[in-house]
Amino acid sequence: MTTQKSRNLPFRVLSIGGSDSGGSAGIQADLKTYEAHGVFGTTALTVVTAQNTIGVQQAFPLPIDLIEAQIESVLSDIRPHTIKTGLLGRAEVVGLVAEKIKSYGPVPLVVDPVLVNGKGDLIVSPETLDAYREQLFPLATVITPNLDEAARLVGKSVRALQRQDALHMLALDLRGFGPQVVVVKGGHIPGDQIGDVVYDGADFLKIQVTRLPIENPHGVGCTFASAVAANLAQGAIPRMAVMAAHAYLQSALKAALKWKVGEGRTPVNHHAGRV
Ligand code: PXL
Repeated sequence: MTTQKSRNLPFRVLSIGGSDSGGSAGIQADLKTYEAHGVFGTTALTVVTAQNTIGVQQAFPLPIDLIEAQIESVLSDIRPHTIKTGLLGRAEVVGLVAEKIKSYGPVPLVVDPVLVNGKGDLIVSPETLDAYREQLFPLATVITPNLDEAARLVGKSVRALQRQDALHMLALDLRGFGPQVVVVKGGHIPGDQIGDVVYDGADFLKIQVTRLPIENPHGVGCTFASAVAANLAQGAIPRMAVMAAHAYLQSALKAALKWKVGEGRTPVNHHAGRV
């Protein structure tokens, strides 16, 4: 018989972000990643999308008071060990999330700034960029922009940045906004090697891997950031959380080579990447 004493207390994470009905990215990718890491995932939805492997057919932003109510429901009862943000969209949502986190108290926070679409076009307003820089980044343990997002956040053009040291320069600038650790992801830079740069204010770390033969896999950014959150929830220090998340993503991508889901982009295989 299970007694009160022998029950365990799982590590718990809250993801604040959008729903991808196709199950590859967004909140769905986050929850699958949490399952693979053995942590208890909870969610606050910001946007509901009608989406599949081919594209986004519709998107509906949820009312701000419903977003707030979801966050309050989870924070007040489940008491997550770590919070992760994905697609927030509007500046007022970024501001709300920052306020809620501040009143919850110090908590490891992973911010994946979802700012551009697959083509590299900005999908948020300049006010949203300001809100990220001024309100959310100062609270963040780890931020995980890709090259396009990092460039938009520091106000540089990507074309001027396609150099070897571009990621390092961006990471340095982004750390000035206050996060403990910056990861700038280089997966969108063409080439058979992919390099991500990690900067913690003291050292730069470059994580380099050979690109796997999957064209434009879906859910990579969400999976990586939520794996970082799962590792932080379990007590990893930020640099280790990032390294382990990178390894998890690689195994989940390798496992995706073996499957086909839908007619479009290949989803990450979260289960097969189980840690
Ligand atoms: O990968 C960024 C992302 C985040 N959130 C939602 C998404 C996507 C990309 O498809 O659909 C809901």
